[in-house]
Amino acid sequence: MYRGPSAFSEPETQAYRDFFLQNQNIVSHIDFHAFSQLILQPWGYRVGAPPDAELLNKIAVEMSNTIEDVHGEFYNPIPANLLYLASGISTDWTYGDQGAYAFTVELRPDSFFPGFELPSNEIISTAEENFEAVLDLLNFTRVLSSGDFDYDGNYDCVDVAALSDAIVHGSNKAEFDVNGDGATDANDLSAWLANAGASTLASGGAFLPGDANLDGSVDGSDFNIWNENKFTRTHEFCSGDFNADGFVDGSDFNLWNERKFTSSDSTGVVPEPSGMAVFFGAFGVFLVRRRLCRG
Ligand SMILES: [Ca+2]
Ligand SMILES: [Ca+2]
Ligand SMILES: [Ca+2]
Ligand SMILES: [Ca+2]
Repeated sequence: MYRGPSAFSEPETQAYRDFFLQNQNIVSHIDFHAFSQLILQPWGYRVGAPPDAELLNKIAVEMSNTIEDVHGEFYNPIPANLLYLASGISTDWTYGDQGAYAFTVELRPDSFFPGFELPSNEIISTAEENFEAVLDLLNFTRVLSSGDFDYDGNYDCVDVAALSDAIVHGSNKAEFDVNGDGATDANDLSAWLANAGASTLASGGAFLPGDANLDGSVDGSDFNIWNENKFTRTHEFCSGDFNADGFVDGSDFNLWNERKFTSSDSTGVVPEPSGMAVFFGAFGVFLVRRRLCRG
């Protein structure tokens, strides 16, 4: 795709941009290129690591390992700026502006011989190994959209702190719209408490507002956490900001007080998130829209 003399000067890049602007639930993105056998992560236009470098690298390494398992080909997972600096590449915009976890996959071969003229007997196997990597990224997208924002397999204080930070300070990342209604607000905290409780607690119930230590019970230990942090400015649920407004105050105490000495039960049953993939042109886009059903 021709980048043009200035940002979004061309109809192709405008269409690409508009698709993202019209679909604000995009969590991850692949731009497929030939060639070099690389999985490139932001940034490409500047030196230095982006805020999500660790997570970007984690899923890139996972995709690389998956590809290698299929036909034994190694795709090196590296930041794009280690290859060379390049401006106008799509993934810097989809990550930096739109908040999608974005990768450029450089397909086979790994050298200038044969370079762009991949032998026809390698086309199918190239597609096969990359399809498995796409499934990895789709699963990653599903996990993030279910509330495990650091993709470590746990739903804990780290995840809810990331969500509350997004609610208080705003975020361009679609995964923080946990209930899939197009906004990131306190309703997503409720949705996270339901999802995380269902995934974590033996009862399968929702975590309750006031349960500062996320152990399934609202009790004196949670009050102590609120009390130690009361009248301070923090957005952390596990420090006592139970309504994600950036302060630990009386309204949070009231949430604790309403539920004190109760335990999570199975009233907040939530289904598995559903995912779908959309491909067009030379790149793929993954969408996950969360539906939350409360019974
Ligand atoms: Ca986590
Ligand atoms: Ca929402
Ligand atoms: Ca507790
Ligand atoms: Ca609060």
